[in-house]
Amino acid sequence: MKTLVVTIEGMHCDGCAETIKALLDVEAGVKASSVSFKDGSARVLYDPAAIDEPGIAAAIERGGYKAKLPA
Ligand SMILES: [Cu+2]
Repeated sequence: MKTLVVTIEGMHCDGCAETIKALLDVEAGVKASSVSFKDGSARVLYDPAAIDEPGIAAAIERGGYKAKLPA
């Protein structure tokens, strides 16, 4: 299991954070997530055999947000 912290642009309220959490939690391979509007980021616990970092970013971007993976 690995943890990823992703910076997210485009959130404007706590509802956005909840929307993104819901998008992440339905992804196969995502075991847990927490999304903070205040911090503008998500912390994702995931199984690297089932999903990779670009896959996690894609799940976030499906909601219309911009995900920035750590360099
Ligand atoms: Cu919002």
